Amino acid sequence: MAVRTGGEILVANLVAQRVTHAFGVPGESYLAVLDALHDVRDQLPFVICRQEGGATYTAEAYGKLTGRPGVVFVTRGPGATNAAVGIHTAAQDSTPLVAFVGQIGSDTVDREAFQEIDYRRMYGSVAKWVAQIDRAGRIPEYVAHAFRIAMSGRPGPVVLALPEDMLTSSAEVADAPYVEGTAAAPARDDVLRAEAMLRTAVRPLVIVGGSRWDAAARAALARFADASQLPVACAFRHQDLFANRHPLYAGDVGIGINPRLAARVRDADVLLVIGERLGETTTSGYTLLDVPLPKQALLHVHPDALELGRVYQPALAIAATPGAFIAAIDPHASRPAAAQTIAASAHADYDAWRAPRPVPGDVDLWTIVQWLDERLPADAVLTNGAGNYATWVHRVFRYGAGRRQLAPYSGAMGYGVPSAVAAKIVHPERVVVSWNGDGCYMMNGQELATAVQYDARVVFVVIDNGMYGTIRMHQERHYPARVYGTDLVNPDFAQLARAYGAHGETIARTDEFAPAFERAVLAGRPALLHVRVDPQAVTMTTTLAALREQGFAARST
Ligand SMILES: Cc1ncc(C[n+]2csc(CCOP(=O)(O)OP(=O)(O)O)c2C)c(N)n1
Ligand SMILES: [Mg+2]
Repeated sequence: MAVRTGGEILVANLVAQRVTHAFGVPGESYLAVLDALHDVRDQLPFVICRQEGGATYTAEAYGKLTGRPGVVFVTRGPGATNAAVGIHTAAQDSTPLVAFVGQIGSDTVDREAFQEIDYRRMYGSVAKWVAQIDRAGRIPEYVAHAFRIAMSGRPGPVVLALPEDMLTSSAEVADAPYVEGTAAAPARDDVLRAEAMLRTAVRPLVIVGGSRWDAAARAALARFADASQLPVACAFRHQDLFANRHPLYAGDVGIGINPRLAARVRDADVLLVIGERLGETTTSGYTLLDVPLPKQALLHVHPDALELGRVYQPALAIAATPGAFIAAIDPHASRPAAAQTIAASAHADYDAWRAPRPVPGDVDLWTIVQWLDERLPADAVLTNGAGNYATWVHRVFRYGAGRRQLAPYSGAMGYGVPSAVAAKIVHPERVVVSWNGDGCYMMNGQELATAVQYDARVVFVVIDNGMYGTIRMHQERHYPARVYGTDLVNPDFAQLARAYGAHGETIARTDEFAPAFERAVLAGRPALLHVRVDPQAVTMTTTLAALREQGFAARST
């Protein structure tokens, strides 16, 4: 066995976990790792980003896309603090992530040395596990454990700190084997009870969400739905788990939910929830189900036993991965008598919900997203961050059956740019559209340079209403006509994109979008479409002026 440095052992163990890309921003704290990465640059490229928040988001998106942990390297202190947004997002989104953070040498620890942070305390309440590798000979053990924790049960982020002197020290140790997330399968009796509950249901609904859905589980869900004829809704920002064009699709249970779907969830007699935690955004702020005992008979399937009964006490709690549960349940034995009628009316409600409404101004996002829905291929990836601008894609675009949605369940701004860069790097053959607000774009717009550097030909769209529109909306509702802290003076985004070496165009009218999009796809480099919208069109269905009036009316009552 060869003597290797900590840096070499670490990189060899990432190769052993079949990591295909690592993301990060370099730091002098982990030069030994960079040196080892140099040797495997063709097999495991290190994608350098421009800010650790962007880097950690790219790694998080890799985790969403592949089901395997995204790997990010950041330096100690300031690198670690910049990375926090991606680690929090991985936690809330249940995404496997392993973040390697530089650490000062062990000879100066606890003096508050230059850039010293105790990561166990800093990340203690956010990450799934935080540890520090103090001996090079134990790297294989820590890496294998980190990967397994990140993927098992409810997936999430693991932070591993790397003391500088540990990385340059040497050891003689074997690499750890490839690990997978631990499987969890349902008990036979529970499956039979689930089938009986569904079979006798009068107003059943399936809600799917969470992570740990691989291609086989998605395909199995489609077969289960077809044979059982149960209507299927997707949880907040998990709209790609079921084909939205499918006649059994009932819509998404998220922020700004279709009131008819909300009523369907509330009035369901049996609710089969697979993979989803039933978090605040999926339950309309904990109002769709009663806490702690829902009126609906709740059949809750989640890969992590600790999530079952956390808020809602289920009629039947099953700790299983989505794939294992769906493989075990017999769809024919689960089919309720009136299944087809229920599903047909649920899908009709969804179709009506996504039909266009009039908006003020020369740019109509309803029409633009409808056009994208028809135009984009069946395997397109659409990313976004947080803000009202995202509601158009959530409500009008149809995901699923290969069409992927990368969007933060955590509601974190700045996700749309880096996640799209990751998607294009992982899947260069797919069309990737990054959908951003002007506020959201500016949070990680620097990663446009990463897209240019790695020739990641994403089409970035920036919806520019000159404000943090979502907050302005709340402001007008609660403090009408007292606009403060929400206006933005923006750059010329198209010109900015050209300065980065990308293709850039500005769109001021609805009919300019389609030809500009086609030019962007054919530009032969990353492209940015700067879409100027009327600030009055602050939501899909109401205007700033109307919100202000409602705000005043609410005050006078
Ligand atoms: C990192 C982060 N910071 C702040 C917020 C609070 N926030 C939610 S939406 C929003 C405004 C988004 O602005 P923009 O991207 O321009 O979209 P718009 O609402 O105008 O459509 C803000 C500030 C957040 N969700 N995440
Ligand atoms: Mg905006």
